[in-house]
Amino acid sequence: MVGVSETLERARKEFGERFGGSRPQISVFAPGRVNLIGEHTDYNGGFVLPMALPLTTVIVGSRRDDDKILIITTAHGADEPHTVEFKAPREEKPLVPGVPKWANYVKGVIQLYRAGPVPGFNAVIASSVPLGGGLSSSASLEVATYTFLQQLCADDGDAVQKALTCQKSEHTFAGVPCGIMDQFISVMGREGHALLIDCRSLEVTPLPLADPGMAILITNSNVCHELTGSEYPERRRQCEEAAKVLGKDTLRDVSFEDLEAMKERLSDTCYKRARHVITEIARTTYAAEALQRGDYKEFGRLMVKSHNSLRDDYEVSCPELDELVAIAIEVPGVYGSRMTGGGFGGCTVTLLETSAAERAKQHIQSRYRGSPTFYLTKASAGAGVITVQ
Ligand code: GAF
Repeated sequence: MVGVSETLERARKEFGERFGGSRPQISVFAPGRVNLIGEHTDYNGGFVLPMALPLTTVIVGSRRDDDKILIITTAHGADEPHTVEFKAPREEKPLVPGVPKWANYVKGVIQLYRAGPVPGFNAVIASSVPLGGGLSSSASLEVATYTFLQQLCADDGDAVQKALTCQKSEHTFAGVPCGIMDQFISVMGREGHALLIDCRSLEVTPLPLADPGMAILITNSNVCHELTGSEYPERRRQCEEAAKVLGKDTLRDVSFEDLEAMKERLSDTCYKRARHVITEIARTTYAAEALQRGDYKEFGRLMVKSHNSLRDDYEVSCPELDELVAIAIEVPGVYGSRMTGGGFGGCTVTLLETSAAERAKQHIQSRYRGSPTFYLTKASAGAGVITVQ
Protein backbone atom coordinates (compact mmCIF):
# COMPACT_ATOMS: atom_id res chain seq x y z
CA MET A 1 0.00 0.00 0.00
CA VAL A 2 1.32 3.48 -0.88
CA GLY A 3 2.15 5.14 2.44
CA VAL A 4 2.47 8.79 3.42
CA SER A 5 6.18 8.85 2.57
CA GLU A 6 5.77 7.90 -1.11
CA THR A 7 2.86 10.32 -1.55
CA LEU A 8 4.87 13.04 0.18
CA GLU A 9 7.83 12.32 -2.07
CA ARG A 10 5.63 12.73 -5.16
CA ALA A 11 4.24 16.03 -3.89
CA ARG A 12 7.67 17.42 -2.94
CA LYS A 13 9.18 16.44 -6.28
CA GLU A 14 6.38 18.18 -8.19
CA PHE A 15 6.71 21.25 -5.95
CA GLY A 16 10.45 21.45 -6.61
CA GLU A 17 9.94 21.14 -10.37
CA ARG A 18 7.16 23.74 -10.51
CA PHE A 19 8.62 26.29 -8.11
CA GLY A 20 12.23 26.65 -9.16
CA GLY A 21 13.70 23.88 -7.02
CA SER A 22 12.44 25.40 -3.76
CA ARG A 23 11.41 23.26 -0.78
CA PRO A 24 7.88 23.60 0.61
CA GLN A 25 7.63 25.20 4.07
CA ILE A 26 4.55 23.15 5.02
CA SER A 27 3.71 19.47 4.56
CA VAL A 28 0.45 18.00 5.87
CA PHE A 29 -1.62 14.86 5.39
CA ALA A 30 -5.20 13.72 5.98
CA PRO A 31 -6.36 10.09 5.74
CA GLY A 32 -9.17 8.40 3.88
CA ARG A 33 -11.36 6.05 5.90
CA VAL A 34 -13.08 2.72 5.83
CA ASN A 35 -16.32 2.31 7.73
CA LEU A 36 -16.57 -1.07 9.46
CA ILE A 37 -20.31 -0.77 10.13
CA GLY A 38 -22.98 1.95 10.55
CA GLU A 39 -23.78 2.99 6.98
CA HIS A 40 -26.11 5.87 6.12
CA THR A 41 -26.72 6.38 9.82
CA ASP A 42 -24.62 9.53 10.34
CA TYR A 43 -27.12 11.99 8.86
CA ASN A 44 -29.82 10.27 10.92
CA GLY A 45 -28.07 11.08 14.21
CA GLY A 46 -26.95 7.45 14.60
CA PHE A 47 -23.71 5.56 15.29
CA VAL A 48 -20.87 4.82 12.86
CA LEU A 49 -17.70 2.77 13.36
CA PRO A 50 -14.99 3.90 10.93
CA MET A 51 -11.20 3.86 11.09
CA ALA A 52 -8.68 6.12 9.38
CA LEU A 53 -6.52 4.54 6.67
CA PRO A 54 -2.85 4.73 5.79
CA LEU A 55 -4.12 5.96 2.38
CA THR A 56 -3.78 9.73 2.57
CA THR A 57 -4.01 13.04 0.78
CA VAL A 58 -0.84 15.10 1.16
CA ILE A 59 -0.52 18.85 0.58
CA VAL A 60 2.83 20.60 0.51
CA GLY A 61 3.27 24.30 -0.04
CA SER A 62 4.64 27.69 0.93
CA ARG A 63 3.32 31.14 1.63
CA ARG A 64 3.55 33.79 -1.14
CA ASP A 65 4.07 37.52 -0.75
CA ASP A 66 0.93 38.41 -2.72
CA ASP A 67 -2.71 37.25 -2.52
CA LYS A 68 -2.49 34.67 -5.28
CA ILE A 69 -3.30 31.02 -4.55
CA LEU A 70 -1.79 28.56 -7.00
CA ILE A 71 -2.57 24.89 -6.53
CA ILE A 72 -1.38 21.93 -8.57
CA THR A 73 -2.79 18.44 -8.19
CA THR A 74 -1.13 15.21 -9.21
CA ALA A 75 -4.10 13.28 -7.89
CA HIS A 76 -7.07 14.05 -10.09
CA GLY A 77 -8.31 12.84 -13.46
CA ALA A 78 -6.15 13.36 -16.54
CA ASP A 79 -9.07 15.11 -18.25
CA GLU A 80 -9.20 17.79 -15.55
CA PRO A 81 -6.87 20.80 -15.57
CA HIS A 82 -4.21 20.10 -12.99
CA THR A 83 -3.48 23.67 -11.96
CA VAL A 84 -5.84 26.29 -10.59
CA GLU A 85 -5.12 29.91 -9.75
CA PHE A 86 -7.33 32.33 -7.90
CA LYS A 87 -7.10 35.20 -5.42
CA ALA A 88 -7.37 34.63 -1.69
CA PRO A 89 -11.00 35.34 -0.73
CA ARG A 90 -11.94 38.69 0.75
CA GLU A 91 -15.33 39.80 2.05
CA GLU A 92 -16.13 41.68 -1.15
CA LYS A 93 -14.89 38.84 -3.35
CA PRO A 94 -15.75 35.43 -1.94
CA LEU A 95 -14.81 32.17 -3.66
CA VAL A 96 -17.60 30.33 -5.45
CA PRO A 97 -17.78 26.76 -6.77
CA GLY A 98 -16.90 26.18 -10.43
CA VAL A 99 -14.64 24.02 -12.56
CA PRO A 100 -12.52 21.97 -12.31
CA LYS A 101 -14.57 19.98 -9.84
CA TRP A 102 -11.67 18.81 -7.68
CA ALA A 103 -10.78 22.42 -6.87
CA ASN A 104 -14.18 22.96 -5.21
CA TYR A 105 -13.14 20.74 -2.29
CA VAL A 106 -10.17 23.03 -1.70
CA LYS A 107 -11.90 26.33 -2.46
CA GLY A 108 -14.83 25.55 -0.16
CA VAL A 109 -12.55 25.01 2.81
CA ILE A 110 -10.54 28.16 2.03
CA GLN A 111 -13.74 30.20 1.76
CA LEU A 112 -15.21 28.85 5.01
CA TYR A 113 -11.97 28.97 7.02
CA ARG A 114 -12.54 31.38 9.90
CA ALA A 115 -9.27 31.52 11.81
CA GLY A 116 -7.83 34.41 9.86
CA PRO A 117 -7.57 35.93 6.43
CA VAL A 118 -5.97 33.31 4.20
CA PRO A 119 -2.76 34.64 2.60
CA GLY A 120 -1.56 33.72 -0.90
CA PHE A 121 0.28 30.41 -1.27
CA ASN A 122 1.64 27.84 -3.72
CA ALA A 123 0.72 24.22 -3.08
CA VAL A 124 0.85 20.73 -4.56
CA ILE A 125 -1.64 17.95 -3.79
CA ALA A 126 -0.84 14.24 -4.06
CA SER A 127 -3.01 11.38 -2.86
CA SER A 128 -3.02 7.64 -2.41
CA VAL A 129 -6.76 7.51 -1.66
CA PRO A 130 -8.47 6.04 -4.75
CA LEU A 131 -10.83 8.59 -6.29
CA GLY A 132 -14.52 7.73 -6.14
CA GLY A 133 -13.68 4.45 -4.41
CA GLY A 134 -15.86 5.11 -1.37
CA LEU A 135 -12.82 5.60 0.90
CA SER A 136 -13.39 9.34 1.39
CA SER A 137 -11.00 10.84 -1.10
CA SER A 138 -13.00 14.09 -0.98
CA ALA A 139 -13.14 14.37 2.82
CA SER A 140 -9.40 13.69 3.02
CA LEU A 141 -8.78 16.52 0.54
CA GLU A 142 -10.97 18.90 2.55
CA VAL A 143 -9.33 17.97 5.83
CA ALA A 144 -5.82 18.17 4.32
CA THR A 145 -6.68 21.65 3.01
CA TYR A 146 -7.88 22.77 6.44
CA THR A 147 -4.77 21.32 8.08
CA PHE A 148 -2.61 23.18 5.56
CA LEU A 149 -4.42 26.47 6.30
CA GLN A 150 -3.92 25.92 10.03
CA GLN A 151 -0.17 25.75 9.44
CA LEU A 152 -0.25 28.76 7.16
CA CYS A 153 -2.19 30.84 9.69
CA ALA A 154 -0.57 29.40 12.85
CA ASP A 155 -3.96 28.22 14.16
CA ASP A 156 -4.26 25.14 16.33
CA GLY A 157 -8.08 25.49 16.47
CA ASP A 158 -10.83 23.16 17.56
CA ALA A 159 -10.92 19.66 15.99
CA VAL A 160 -14.72 19.33 15.97
CA GLN A 161 -15.06 22.75 14.38
CA LYS A 162 -12.55 21.64 11.76
CA ALA A 163 -14.59 18.55 10.82
CA LEU A 164 -17.82 20.56 10.76
CA THR A 165 -16.32 23.25 8.51
CA CYS A 166 -15.08 20.59 6.07
CA GLN A 167 -18.53 18.97 6.06
CA LYS A 168 -20.14 22.35 5.36
CA SER A 169 -17.73 22.88 2.51
CA GLU A 170 -18.80 19.57 0.98
CA HIS A 171 -22.45 20.67 1.28
CA THR A 172 -21.98 24.10 -0.22
CA PHE A 173 -19.12 23.70 -2.70
CA ALA A 174 -19.51 20.07 -3.82
CA GLY A 175 -23.30 19.92 -3.48
CA VAL A 176 -23.28 16.67 -1.46
CA PRO A 177 -25.47 16.76 1.70
CA CYS A 178 -23.16 14.29 3.48
CA GLY A 179 -23.17 13.39 7.15
CA ILE A 180 -20.25 14.04 9.50
CA MET A 181 -18.55 10.62 9.47
CA ASP A 182 -15.91 11.08 6.77
CA GLN A 183 -14.56 14.45 7.83
CA PHE A 184 -14.72 13.51 11.50
CA ILE A 185 -12.66 10.32 11.20
CA SER A 186 -10.17 12.03 8.89
CA VAL A 187 -9.58 14.64 11.62
CA MET A 188 -9.83 12.37 14.69
CA GLY A 189 -8.54 8.97 13.51
CA ARG A 190 -6.38 7.11 16.01
CA GLU A 191 -3.66 4.58 15.23
CA GLY A 192 -4.67 1.02 16.12
CA HIS A 193 -8.29 2.02 16.81
CA ALA A 194 -11.68 2.25 15.18
CA LEU A 195 -13.87 5.07 16.51
CA LEU A 196 -17.44 4.55 17.59
CA ILE A 197 -18.92 7.97 16.82
CA ASP A 198 -22.28 9.08 18.12
CA CYS A 199 -23.24 11.40 15.26
CA ARG A 200 -25.81 13.19 17.39
CA SER A 201 -23.67 14.15 20.39
CA LEU A 202 -20.34 13.76 18.51
CA GLU A 203 -19.07 11.72 21.44
CA VAL A 204 -16.25 9.38 20.40
CA THR A 205 -15.29 6.00 21.87
CA PRO A 206 -11.98 4.59 20.57
CA LEU A 207 -12.03 0.79 20.24
CA PRO A 208 -8.71 -1.07 19.99
CA LEU A 209 -8.21 -2.83 16.66
CA ALA A 210 -4.66 -4.01 16.94
CA ASP A 211 -5.08 -7.80 17.39
CA PRO A 212 -2.35 -9.32 15.16
CA GLY A 213 -4.58 -12.37 14.56
CA MET A 214 -7.33 -10.29 12.94
CA ALA A 215 -7.05 -8.35 9.68
CA ILE A 216 -9.08 -5.89 7.65
CA LEU A 217 -9.11 -6.32 3.91
CA ILE A 218 -10.53 -3.64 1.63
CA THR A 219 -11.47 -4.74 -1.87
CA ASN A 220 -12.07 -2.06 -4.47
CA SER A 221 -14.65 -3.23 -7.02
CA ASN A 222 -13.20 -0.58 -9.34
CA VAL A 223 -16.72 0.44 -10.22
CA CYS A 224 -16.89 4.20 -9.56
CA HIS A 225 -19.74 5.89 -7.76
CA GLU A 226 -20.82 9.53 -7.93
CA LEU A 227 -22.22 10.82 -4.65
CA THR A 228 -23.25 14.05 -6.33
CA GLY A 229 -25.82 12.00 -8.24
CA SER A 230 -29.39 12.20 -7.05
CA GLU A 231 -29.37 8.95 -5.04
CA TYR A 232 -27.63 10.17 -1.88
CA PRO A 233 -29.74 13.34 -1.41
CA GLU A 234 -32.81 11.27 -2.22
CA ARG A 235 -32.03 8.74 0.53
CA ARG A 236 -31.44 11.54 2.99
CA ARG A 237 -34.73 13.17 2.07
CA GLN A 238 -36.62 9.88 2.46
CA CYS A 239 -35.16 9.42 5.95
CA GLU A 240 -36.12 12.95 6.95
CA GLU A 241 -39.62 12.41 5.64
CA ALA A 242 -39.95 9.12 7.55
CA ALA A 243 -38.78 10.75 10.80
CA LYS A 244 -41.24 13.61 10.32
CA VAL A 245 -44.19 11.32 9.64
CA LEU A 246 -43.26 9.31 12.75
CA GLY A 247 -43.19 12.52 14.77
CA LYS A 248 -39.46 12.64 15.57
CA ASP A 249 -36.54 14.88 14.65
CA THR A 250 -34.37 12.04 13.37
CA LEU A 251 -34.65 8.27 12.86
CA ARG A 252 -32.28 7.85 15.83
CA ASP A 253 -35.26 8.68 18.00
CA VAL A 254 -37.52 6.02 16.48
CA SER A 255 -37.49 2.51 17.96
CA PHE A 256 -38.03 -0.56 15.82
CA GLU A 257 -41.29 -1.24 17.69
CA ASP A 258 -42.58 2.28 16.93
CA LEU A 259 -41.64 1.87 13.29
CA GLU A 260 -43.59 -1.38 13.04
CA ALA A 261 -46.57 0.06 14.91
CA MET A 262 -46.76 3.10 12.59
CA LYS A 263 -45.76 1.31 9.40
CA GLU A 264 -49.01 2.17 7.59
CA ARG A 265 -48.25 5.88 7.80
CA LEU A 266 -45.19 5.49 5.58
CA SER A 267 -44.80 4.78 1.89
CA ASP A 268 -43.22 1.37 1.19
CA THR A 269 -39.97 3.04 0.18
CA CYS A 270 -39.73 5.30 3.24
CA TYR A 271 -40.56 2.32 5.47
CA LYS A 272 -37.70 0.31 3.99
CA ARG A 273 -35.25 3.21 4.29
CA ALA A 274 -36.24 3.75 7.91
CA ARG A 275 -35.99 0.03 8.66
CA HIS A 276 -32.43 -0.02 7.36
CA VAL A 277 -31.41 3.00 9.42
CA ILE A 278 -33.04 1.87 12.66
CA THR A 279 -31.68 -1.69 12.46
CA GLU A 280 -28.26 -0.45 11.32
CA ILE A 281 -27.94 1.85 14.33
CA ALA A 282 -28.69 -1.14 16.58
CA ARG A 283 -26.26 -3.38 14.66
CA THR A 284 -23.51 -0.79 15.06
CA THR A 285 -23.84 -0.66 18.83
CA TYR A 286 -23.91 -4.49 19.04
CA ALA A 287 -20.87 -4.67 16.73
CA ALA A 288 -18.96 -2.24 18.95
CA GLU A 289 -19.72 -4.44 21.96
CA ALA A 290 -18.67 -7.55 20.04
CA LEU A 291 -15.39 -5.88 19.07
CA GLN A 292 -14.72 -4.92 22.67
CA ARG A 293 -15.01 -8.54 23.78
CA GLY A 294 -13.03 -9.82 20.76
CA ASP A 295 -16.04 -11.64 19.32
CA TYR A 296 -15.12 -11.34 15.65
CA LYS A 297 -17.61 -14.00 14.60
CA GLU A 298 -20.48 -11.92 15.89
CA PHE A 299 -18.99 -8.78 14.38
CA GLY A 300 -18.74 -10.53 11.01
CA ARG A 301 -22.31 -11.78 11.22
CA LEU A 302 -23.50 -8.20 11.82
CA MET A 303 -21.43 -6.99 8.85
CA VAL A 304 -23.22 -9.39 6.51
CA LYS A 305 -26.60 -8.35 7.93
CA SER A 306 -25.63 -4.74 7.36
CA HIS A 307 -24.74 -5.49 3.75
CA ASN A 308 -28.02 -7.28 3.13
CA SER A 309 -29.97 -4.40 4.61
CA LEU A 310 -28.07 -1.88 2.45
CA ARG A 311 -28.79 -4.07 -0.57
CA ASP A 312 -32.47 -4.83 0.07
CA ASP A 313 -33.87 -1.99 2.18
CA TYR A 314 -31.62 0.95 1.44
CA GLU A 315 -30.90 -0.11 -2.16
CA VAL A 316 -27.44 1.44 -2.39
CA SER A 317 -25.44 -1.66 -3.29
CA CYS A 318 -24.76 -2.92 -6.83
CA PRO A 319 -24.17 -6.36 -8.39
CA GLU A 320 -20.38 -6.03 -8.18
CA LEU A 321 -20.44 -5.29 -4.44
CA ASP A 322 -22.95 -8.07 -3.77
CA GLU A 323 -20.73 -10.44 -5.68
CA LEU A 324 -17.58 -9.40 -3.78
CA VAL A 325 -19.32 -9.97 -0.44
CA ALA A 326 -20.74 -13.35 -1.51
CA ILE A 327 -17.32 -14.51 -2.72
CA ALA A 328 -15.44 -13.23 0.35
CA ILE A 329 -17.64 -15.02 2.87
CA GLU A 330 -17.02 -18.36 1.13
CA VAL A 331 -13.41 -18.27 2.34
CA PRO A 332 -12.59 -20.17 5.57
CA GLY A 333 -11.27 -17.71 8.13
CA VAL A 334 -13.45 -14.81 6.92
CA TYR A 335 -15.69 -13.47 9.69
CA GLY A 336 -17.79 -11.14 7.57
CA SER A 337 -17.87 -8.68 4.71
CA ARG A 338 -19.98 -5.75 3.53
CA MET A 339 -20.04 -2.78 1.21
CA THR A 340 -18.58 0.34 2.80
CA GLY A 341 -19.26 4.04 2.21
CA GLY A 342 -22.03 5.66 0.21
CA GLY A 343 -22.51 2.71 -2.18
CA PHE A 344 -23.23 2.28 -5.90
CA GLY A 345 -19.72 0.91 -6.38
CA GLY A 346 -16.51 1.53 -4.49
CA CYS A 347 -15.24 -0.92 -1.92
CA THR A 348 -16.12 -3.78 0.37
CA VAL A 349 -14.56 -4.27 3.79
CA THR A 350 -13.86 -7.78 5.06
CA LEU A 351 -12.93 -8.85 8.58
CA LEU A 352 -10.86 -12.02 8.64
CA GLU A 353 -8.16 -14.03 10.33
CA THR A 354 -4.77 -12.64 9.38
CA SER A 355 -3.73 -16.09 8.21
CA ALA A 356 -6.64 -16.15 5.74
CA ALA A 357 -5.73 -12.90 3.97
CA GLU A 358 -3.72 -14.30 1.06
CA ARG A 359 -6.22 -17.09 0.53
CA ALA A 360 -9.09 -14.58 0.48
CA LYS A 361 -7.35 -12.31 -2.04
CA GLN A 362 -6.65 -15.22 -4.38
CA HIS A 363 -10.18 -16.52 -4.11
CA ILE A 364 -11.73 -13.11 -4.78
CA GLN A 365 -9.32 -12.44 -7.64
CA SER A 366 -10.21 -15.70 -9.34
CA ARG A 367 -13.99 -15.44 -8.89
CA TYR A 368 -14.86 -11.73 -9.20
CA ARG A 369 -16.14 -10.62 -12.59
CA GLY A 370 -14.01 -7.42 -12.63
CA SER A 371 -10.45 -6.63 -11.61
CA PRO A 372 -10.31 -5.88 -7.90
CA THR A 373 -7.66 -3.90 -6.02
CA PHE A 374 -6.81 -5.01 -2.48
CA TYR A 375 -5.66 -3.06 0.54
CA LEU A 376 -4.75 -5.11 3.58
CA THR A 377 -4.96 -2.25 5.97
CA LYS A 378 -4.41 -0.95 9.49
CA ALA A 379 -6.21 1.65 11.60
CA SER A 380 -4.15 4.84 11.31
CA ALA A 381 -3.87 8.34 12.72
CA GLY A 382 -5.97 11.37 11.81
CA ALA A 383 -4.72 14.40 9.92
CA GLY A 384 -1.49 16.07 10.91
CA VAL A 385 1.69 17.84 10.03
CA ILE A 386 4.53 15.90 8.43
CA THR A 387 7.88 16.89 9.84
CA VAL A 388 10.46 16.64 7.11
CA GLN A 389 14.15 16.49 7.89
C1 GAF B 1 -20.75 9.05 2.36
C2 GAF B 1 -21.04 10.27 3.19
F1 GAF B 1 -20.13 11.26 2.93
C3 GAF B 1 -21.06 9.95 4.69
O1 GAF B 1 -21.44 11.07 5.42
C4 GAF B 1 -21.97 8.76 4.98
O2 GAF B 1 -23.32 9.15 4.93
C5 GAF B 1 -21.69 7.60 4.03
O3 GAF B 1 -21.69 8.02 2.67
C6 GAF B 1 -22.68 6.48 4.18
O4 GAF B 1 -22.57 5.92 5.46
O5 GAF B 1 -19.45 8.60 2.58
